[in-house]
Amino acid sequence: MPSGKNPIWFLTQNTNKFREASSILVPFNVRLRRLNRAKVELQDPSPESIARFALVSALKNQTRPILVEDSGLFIESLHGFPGPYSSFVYDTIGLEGILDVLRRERTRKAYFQSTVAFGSQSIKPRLFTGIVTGRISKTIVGKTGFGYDPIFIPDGSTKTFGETSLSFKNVKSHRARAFQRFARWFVTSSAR
Ligand code: ITT
Repeated sequence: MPSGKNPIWFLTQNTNKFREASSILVPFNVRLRRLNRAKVELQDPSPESIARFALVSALKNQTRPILVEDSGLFIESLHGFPGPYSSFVYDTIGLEGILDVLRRERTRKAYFQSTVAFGSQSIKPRLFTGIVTGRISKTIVGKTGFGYDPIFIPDGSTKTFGETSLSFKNVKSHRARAFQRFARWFVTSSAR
């Protein structure tokens, strides 16, 4: 049973995002349902603008409470690239391509960002952001997680997210931070 009166519909085509978010929300007793449709993607450098635009677009033909998430990997020496293009870059040049581009760079600092946007026709859009800082590894390591996990080493760790368990990632990750912020607000709000 989803918690509260209203189930929350997570509009995403990404199964891994849905799985991680659902597991992060378990301690809050908040259950997600999946709306497996493409979100409308604004061309903009900011995950906040992309998430808000996608939510507002989705709410034009949905009466139920909707949640969308925009996330990405931002690499300091590449001025934030791939950022809003993370999904496209992963599908095109991939992890090898990113490692190639970084070969001559001195700093490998990077961060993941997740921005969750939640609202309904009666609840104004609310945004919740989480960031995890770290660095890009020299090689692809590990098989867990998805996307850029095998090349991202979070600060305080020597292992990529691809080498650690989902329970480790779900404590430290950008997604954990954003969804925990959302849940802390949601469980005390009248939206519940
Ligand atoms: P939806 O729009 O349908 O939710 P998507 O995968 O296209 O799915 P985004 O537009 O937010 O979602 O793209 C984020 C991309 O950034 C994602 O496809 C991955 O390549 C990467 N990414 C985001 N979070 C990640 C994570 O936790 N670990 C590894 N890569 C991640």
